[in-house]
This record gives sequence, structure tokens and C-alpha cells, in this order.
Amino acid sequence: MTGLFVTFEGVEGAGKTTQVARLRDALERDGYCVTVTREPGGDTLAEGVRALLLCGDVTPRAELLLFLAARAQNTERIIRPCLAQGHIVLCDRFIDSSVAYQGVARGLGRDVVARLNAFATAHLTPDITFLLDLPPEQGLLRIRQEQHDRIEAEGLDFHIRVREGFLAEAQKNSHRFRILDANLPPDALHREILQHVYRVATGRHLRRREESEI
Ligand code: T5A
Repeated sequence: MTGLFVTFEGVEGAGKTTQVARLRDALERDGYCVTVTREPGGDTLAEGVRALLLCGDVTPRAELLLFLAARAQNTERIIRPCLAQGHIVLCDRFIDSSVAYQGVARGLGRDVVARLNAFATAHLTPDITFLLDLPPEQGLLRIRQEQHDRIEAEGLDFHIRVREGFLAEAQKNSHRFRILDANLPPDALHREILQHVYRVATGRHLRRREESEI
């Protein structure tokens, strides 16, 4: 079994978490084994790194390395083992967030981040990446200002560069990216996401829940 690895990317407030939850519910109703994880986060260590990253005083290079450390941990401890068991793994942000935020918006360089991503994940690439594309000013309005973390509180020009970084990655990796208009209602987005997941999943031997209960 090789599982199916699906990632969700986009600017702040684009609706990634909402769509991950809806997709998990739909796939589980259809009997699939689904694992949901997020970045930064996943296991206890990576969740600890998340807390440091979202509120601490972090330099750009340290920020990148902390995101990568959390990703290495999440990949080896959660994502790869679940894929090996035939699960559909849904990850809220992954390699493309580091390229867009640290590589492009922070200016550390797209290629250096891509190489470090390859090292951190031992070259694991998603089967499908949904890019929920939205003007960042709209996404930020969806999140209450008093709840903004250190990165959300960056200026609008930073978030505009993030969006451009994602769109450039989507063009470069069009075989796995699906760009969606994140202004569409959640139901319409969910239908499109589910249809595409089933198209790509056809022919793969994915674990059903009754098999894992044997
Ligand atoms: N980061 C992360 C990096 O800089 N580098 C990296 O390598 C990685 C992995 C993570 C932060 O870390 C940065 C990026 C981030 O700044 P986070 O808390 O996980 O922090 O931030 P987000 O992933 O952006 O999570 P958010 O919750 O802010 O945004 P979501 O998940 O995109 O949006 P969601 O689903 O929570 O929805 C937000 C609001 O919009 C509504 C929802 O009901 C909710 O109120 N909504 C919609 N409204 C209208 N139309 C729709 N289609 C809607 N869908 C949802």
C-alpha cells in the first residue's frame, strides 16, 4: 500500500482547515482510513515548535530551520508511517508554505528552501496539493484581528508576496497542484476537492476501515 498524500496551501484565512475537516468527514463516511495532520505540528515535538514559531522572537533563518525541523518530525513520525499503511493523509500546509513564506516573502530564496525541504522530508512530495487562492486582505479579514499571530501580523505586502509565491509554485508543479478560487462557498469548494481526490485515488489500493479492524 502506498496511501495518498494530499496537502492544502494558501494565504491566511483561505479556508484550508475548513476544507481539510470536510474532506476527512466525507472520506471517512466512505470507509477510508484518513489521517489528518498540520504544519507546523503533528506530534508533540512539532507542536512545541509551533508554539515557539507563532509567538517567539525568531530570525528569518531560525524561522525556516524551525519549520523544517517540525516538518522532518511530522514526515517521519506521522505522514510516512500512515501512507505505508494505505491511509489517505491530509496535511494542512506542507513544503509549499516554506517556499512561499520563507523563500519568497522573507526573501531567503526559493531554490534554497526547496533543497532544504527535500532534505527535511527525504524527498516526500504530495500526490495532490490544493491551493486555496484568495487575495490576502480578504483572508486576513476572516480572522479576528486580536487573534492574529506573529506571522499573520506581518504587513499586507508580505502576504501579497506569499500569494505570489504560492502561484509561482503551482505553475512550476502543475502536475500536483489544483488552484481553487477560495471565494467560492465552502460547499462548492468541497465538491470540487472531493471529486478530484477520487479521480486521483482511482486504481490505488487504499485501506478501508473494515480491513484495519480485522
Ligand atoms: N508557515 C507555516 C510558514 O511561514 N512556513 C511554513 O513552512 C508553514 C508550514 C501557521 C502559520 O505558519 C506559517 C503560515 C501561517 O502564518 P496557522 O494557524 O496554521 O499558522 O495558520 P493558517 O494555516 O493560515 O490557518 P487559519 O486558520 O488562519 O486559516 P485557514 O485554515 O486557511 O482558514 P479556516 O478554514 O480556519 O477559515 C478561516 C475563516 O474563514 C471562514 C471560516 O469559517 C473561518 O471563520 N471560511 C470561509 N468564509 C467564506 N468562504 C469560504 N469558502 C470560507 N472557508 C472558510
